[in-house]
Amino acid sequence: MKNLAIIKPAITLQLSNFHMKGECIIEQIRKIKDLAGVFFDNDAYGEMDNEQIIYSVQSWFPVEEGTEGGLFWGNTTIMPGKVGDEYFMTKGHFHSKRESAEIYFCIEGNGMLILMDQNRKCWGEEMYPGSLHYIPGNVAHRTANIGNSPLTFGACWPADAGHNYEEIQQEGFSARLFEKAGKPILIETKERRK
Ligand code: S6P
Ligand code: ZN
Repeated sequence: MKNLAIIKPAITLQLSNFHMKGECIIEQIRKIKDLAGVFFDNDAYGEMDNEQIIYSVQSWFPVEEGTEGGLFWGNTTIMPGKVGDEYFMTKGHFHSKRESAEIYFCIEGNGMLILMDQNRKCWGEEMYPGSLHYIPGNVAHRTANIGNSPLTFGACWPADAGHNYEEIQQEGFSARLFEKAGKPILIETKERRK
């Protein structure tokens, strides 16, 4: 940057929904067909439309992935719906650099942040517009939409955190969020394959 320069920001947020505009924004869409093995009820999953969008993610990487001390920013929108009795949710991950923490904040809709520590203790944190969430290091995280409208939340995480999806793919979370009698409830599942 030129000394004493005054510049326009490269990225802007629409304050109504926190969607980003600008160059270098990465957009990802996760459809039913991208989420094989994520949901509990395989029969219900098999009956769904492969092209149905479950969630979308916008990410801004202002520095190169892996930059020590750098930060990334993003937002995720999860559609309302269920596979069987299980709410639509993200794949979920630990960070590759396991001790990396992350901040989430809910923008619109109603959700549940599902967290699992290294000892596979699992708990949920309610998400609603304005809720702010600290995800400690060494804690796997995924998010479910428990409402009837899209759930949108923002996130900020270290640029060198990385994502470890394999462990969750192989071992799952120790509990899943189902709707029972109209309410979200975490139920322990014995899915660990190791
Ligand atoms: C990144 C952060 C979020 C998720 C996004 C989708 O560290 O936690 O941006 O990537 O919510 O979830 P997932 O588990 O498919 O990456
Ligand atoms: Zn994360």
